[in-house]
Amino acid sequence: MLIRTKAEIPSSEITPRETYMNRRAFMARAATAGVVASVAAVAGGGISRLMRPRDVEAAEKLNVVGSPLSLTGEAPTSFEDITHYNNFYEFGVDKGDPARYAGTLKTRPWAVQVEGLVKQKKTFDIDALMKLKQMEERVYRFRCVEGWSMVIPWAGYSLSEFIKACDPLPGANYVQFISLADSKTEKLPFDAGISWPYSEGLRMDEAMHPLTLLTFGLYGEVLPNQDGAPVRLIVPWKYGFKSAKSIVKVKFVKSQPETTWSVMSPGEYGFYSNVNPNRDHPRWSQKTERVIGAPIYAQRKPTLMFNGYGDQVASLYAGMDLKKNY
Ligand SMILES: Nc1nc2c(c(=O)[nH]1)N[C@H]1C(S)=C(S)[C@@H](COP(=O)(O)O)O[C@H]1N2
Ligand SMILES: [Mo]
Repeated sequence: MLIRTKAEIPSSEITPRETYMNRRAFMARAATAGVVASVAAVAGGGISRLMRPRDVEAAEKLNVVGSPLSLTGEAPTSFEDITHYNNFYEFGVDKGDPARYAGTLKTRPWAVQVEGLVKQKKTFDIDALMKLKQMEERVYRFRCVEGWSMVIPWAGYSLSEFIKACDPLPGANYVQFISLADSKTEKLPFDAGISWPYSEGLRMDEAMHPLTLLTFGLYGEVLPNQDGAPVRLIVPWKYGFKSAKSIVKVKFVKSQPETTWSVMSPGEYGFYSNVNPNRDHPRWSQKTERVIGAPIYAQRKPTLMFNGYGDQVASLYAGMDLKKNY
């Protein structure tokens, strides 16, 4: 995310040739595979549930219902791009690495441990966790701190539902999320510069916000490994790195926890990391974004405060200086 960036242009801004070629090949196939039709059906209103293209091997389908929290009127990024342009440093730092290497991730058996300031420590088996609440399809904007964005139809339920089931104690002011770090099934590359496991955190009110999604799938199916299977977080008004993948532990704590990026490079990445076009990254502007899947010559799109979710989340930060608390 940062170390590989040279000069002013983040390396992430340059679509690897391979990705671009894949996309072109995909578009050609899509034209005959009915993908466009499924997207059009959504744009026309009706049932919100999206379907991935048919020319990709099917994964387990999820039972999802539509959600009023979904975006309308913005076309979702293709399944191909969502699953081949990834950041998942456990499997390598190139955007194509997760798709190439995350096949070794073992998602069963899988458990999420809950500890810290809770009435009682608990372990949730992933299959039970997936049934805890009715999953919804939530089409959200997704903005990476590197300056690119997607629109993704996630599947899951509000993290608040899970937190209620965890019975946190009144002193729990923050929640920490810890990803799997298993050298037998993950590369955990040294050149990522990360001290594993990957960890992230939210203030309790952020974690309890209805938009914050405990996520198990996309395009109506279980998450592909490269997108953080079997369970990840999605916090749509924050930069993508807040959304920890392949979570194995949730810890309720009193004080603001250390998080991977804010420890590695505190001047660049803060704890809050709300999408904010008015606070540039020290090495690049955050005013605009490159929409993944748009033609290569397309203009960058203006980035919106809180990634466009300000009406819903700005009140969480009333009175805070968001340039200081980046
Ligand atoms: N465990 C873990 N979680 C992670 C990352 C990672 O490297 N490891 N990368 C983050 C970053 S920088 C982004 S932009 C998103 C990418 O999610 P996606 O590949 O599904 O789009 O995952 C976030 N969660
Ligand atoms: Mo990111």
